[in-house]
Amino acid sequence: MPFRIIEGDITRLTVDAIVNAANSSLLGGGGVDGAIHRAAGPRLLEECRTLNGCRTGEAKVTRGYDLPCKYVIHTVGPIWHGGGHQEEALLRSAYRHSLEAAKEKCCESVAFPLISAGVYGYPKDQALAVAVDTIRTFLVEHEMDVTLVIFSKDSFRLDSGLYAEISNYVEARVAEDLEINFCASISQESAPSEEMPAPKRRLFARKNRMPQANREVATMAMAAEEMCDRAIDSKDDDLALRLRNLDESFSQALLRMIDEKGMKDSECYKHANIDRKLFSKIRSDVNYRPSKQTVLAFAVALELNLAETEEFLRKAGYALSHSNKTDVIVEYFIDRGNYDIYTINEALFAFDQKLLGT
Ligand code: AR6
Repeated sequence: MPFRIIEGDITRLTVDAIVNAANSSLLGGGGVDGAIHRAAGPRLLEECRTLNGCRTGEAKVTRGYDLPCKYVIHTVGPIWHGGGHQEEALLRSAYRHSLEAAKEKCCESVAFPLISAGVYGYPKDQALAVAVDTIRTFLVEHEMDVTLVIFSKDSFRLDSGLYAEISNYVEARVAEDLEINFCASISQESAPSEEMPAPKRRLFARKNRMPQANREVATMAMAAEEMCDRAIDSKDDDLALRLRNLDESFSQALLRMIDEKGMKDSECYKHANIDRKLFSKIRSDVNYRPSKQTVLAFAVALELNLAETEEFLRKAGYALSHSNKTDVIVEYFIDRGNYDIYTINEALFAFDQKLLGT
């Protein structure tokens, strides 16, 4: 996944480089700086002594020593003085210089803490917005996996109005789904018969444990399986012919829509937060079976409306479900015509859901 947000300790990540939110002496300190020096061992400080410090907004590279990463990129973010002292420009510059340094060292993966958002006092929501925006701009031109590490979820702040609005939306949709499931349960289908072969009985049982929307897909899968059986049993040529002429696959539908929308491949996979290698795999394998997160990511990149998203998901054997928080959150954004995958992923992270993309 080109960009992801995770909760954790940056010193434990196995990536090519981690970024240190240092001070201009580069001789260590508290916060993430202290944690990195402790985990890297004393040789890190020895190398830092040879660097003659670092200006605010710039970056210098050392080896990772005892850390699981190859390099540490030391950058210095601005101290927050109220916002009128070039803080934003300096913070952007710290991210940009760090990313450029990673590129120079041919890193394929790099992880950042939320620079300046601790001891230096930069408001966390604004620090997050600057981080995401600078990384996004860089990824338009470059191929790299960039991880933003949030030390403690408690310090992660999605815009509070947006958080409340999404919470209400999720609650309303889940309540609707409960009602639908209740009505459906009154007219439960009959139990599987004894003559049913074991795999079909298992499918039947699994189907009945599924939420409503997924059951519809399972019902279709069972119907298709039955049709196959019948075609084989009765050697029904007409049916066999229909089965040979199945609908277009997910991969075919994706490539067709990219063409119809006049998009470049790279434009599409970048908007989907999908890396180039995965896209090439999908392109070359007509029967590629994507994860639901991947399908939703492409639906967002292609700016499909809800009906089109449902149709697209069906090509890969999935459905949107109101029992599933990820689905409802994605639906919330599609409903509002907001197709910014970074914003959607920030919201999914805030609600502890898997992010969209690879
Ligand atoms: N992994 C990931 N993030 C972390 C970790 C960790 N192990 N530890 C802290 N954070 P800060 P700054 C988060 O204060 O604001 C140092 O003394 C933390 O929760 O480390 O840029 C330097 O020497 C916060 O969100 O850096 C400088 O003097 C973010 O990392 C000064 O602090 C940054 O917090 C730099 O201040």
